[in-house]
Amino acid sequence: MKFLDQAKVYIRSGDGGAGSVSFRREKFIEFGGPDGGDGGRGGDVWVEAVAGLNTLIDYRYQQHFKAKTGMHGMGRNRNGGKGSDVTLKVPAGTQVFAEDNETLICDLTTVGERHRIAAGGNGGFGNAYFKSSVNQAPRRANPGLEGEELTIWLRLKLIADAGLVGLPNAGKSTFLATVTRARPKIADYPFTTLHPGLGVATIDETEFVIADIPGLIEGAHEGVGIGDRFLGHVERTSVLLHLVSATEEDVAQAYRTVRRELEAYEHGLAEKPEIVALSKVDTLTEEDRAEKLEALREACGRRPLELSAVSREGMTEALRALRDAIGRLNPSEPPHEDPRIAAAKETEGGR
Ligand SMILES: Nc1nc2c(ncn2[C@@H]2O[C@H](COP(=O)(O)OP(=O)(O)OP(=O)(O)O)[C@@H](O)[C@H]2O)c(=O)[nH]1
Ligand SMILES: [Mg+2]
Repeated sequence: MKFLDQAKVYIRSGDGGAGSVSFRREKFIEFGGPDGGDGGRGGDVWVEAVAGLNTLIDYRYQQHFKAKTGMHGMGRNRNGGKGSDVTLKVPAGTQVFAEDNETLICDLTTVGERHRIAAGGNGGFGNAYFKSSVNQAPRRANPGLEGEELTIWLRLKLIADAGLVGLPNAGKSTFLATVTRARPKIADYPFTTLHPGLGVATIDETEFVIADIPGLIEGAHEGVGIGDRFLGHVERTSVLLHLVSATEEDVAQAYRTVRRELEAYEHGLAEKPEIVALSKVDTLTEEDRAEKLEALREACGRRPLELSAVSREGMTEALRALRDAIGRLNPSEPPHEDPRIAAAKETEGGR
């Protein structure tokens, strides 16, 4: 599945149907009177968060959405039917912005949430409506009101419980692949990951969603490398797992570079709970390992976890630490019934 997290879409709700001008005409009935029905309401435009999607890629191919016009009123007091609605199906975590791409119209965070973004025009009154004591045969009817036309932006910010951050090659995707069923691309060159991916981890029968994003480098907030544009996908997580590769010459420096980018991005990322881990520890001798752990401990101010995807060392501890951090923040959320988990599961094998 291709990934797209921003799309510009043109929508138009349906016009109302016109009212009808009509008179009752029957052989033996004089002065049958007006019987033109009202027009139907135009269709609405909705957005709805649905399960099984984690990209807005469909909106690259279709950008215009128009609801149907209401049916016109007819004689014999028949009112027109309502025009059909259109619904834009989006993944949970999609925000809808106005044309300026800044004014938030709505934020669809859970599957099943719906929001009407353009209402259909009202139908016009038929001439039966205008009958009065002084005008018993009105020849007027209203046209329907026009629908609304809007340009909107859809912006997806994935909904995950934990986010993986670190320099390129830190082992983020490898971690995701080790603890979930997701199969991200993994390779020993920087920027292997070009777009975010989700996976569902299980620990002690608790499930939670992890998001893997492209690596950050110095200047990412100014657009260097892939930039910080995917940081939005970890903005809504409860905790970050910051991986620092043991193969880095200077692990303290590596840690600080990523921290600086998180701070520059703002939106509360720097204040989010962070779990720091030295990854790829299998590549180190005992001596180097102690040294690098100490350097990283000094940089981050607490003892980092030690991880290796090769020996699986530290994986369970990392998952427990993540779960505890998530649990503390959302104690009311029963993770088993969480629709996000189901949605992430459906997509995790998909790339
Ligand atoms: N020895 C060892 N190698 C690892 C470990 N984890 C990852 N690697 C290797 O490190 C390289 C980079 O791993 P990725 O998981 O692609 O790193 P990433 O952080 O996702 O990198 P980007 O997507 O480029 O940001 C790959 O060649 C992995 O096989 C580990 O625990 N031990
Ligand atoms: Mg990666």
